[in-house]
Amino acid sequence: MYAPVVRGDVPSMNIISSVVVATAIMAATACGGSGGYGTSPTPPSNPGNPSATCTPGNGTVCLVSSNAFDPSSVTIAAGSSITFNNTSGTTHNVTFTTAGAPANVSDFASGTRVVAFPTAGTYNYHCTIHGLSMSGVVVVQ
Ligand SMILES: [Cu+2]
Repeated sequence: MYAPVVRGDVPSMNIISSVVVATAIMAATACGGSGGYGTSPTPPSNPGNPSATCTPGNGTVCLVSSNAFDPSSVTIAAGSSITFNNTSGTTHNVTFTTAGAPANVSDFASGTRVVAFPTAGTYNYHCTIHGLSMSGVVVVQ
């Protein structure tokens, strides 16, 4: 007599458990930034400008969608500037690890940031969001 009720409860419990697990996974991945499982339930606050284009060279370093600086090595004359152009659609920064380097470029999702290099030297930098796999160097002569 109560059998149909019991059978009905079992699937309900499974559905609730699945929702709890799915919610936990989404909560975990939401803190992980880009990457992770599938698509994020909420869009990033700074989606960038994926339609913009960037031509590397001639003092321009492009921040590209593969999370890299292009070109990753640039040589310029002292007193020149580098324009970092973020067309990747992802937020990046330019953080120097060499003493005496110019000020870091804080997180930016799109557009350009110009950094002047008044003093000769070899300045290593990377994006702290993506780590040393997204790095570059400016040689100032
Ligand atoms: Cu980055």
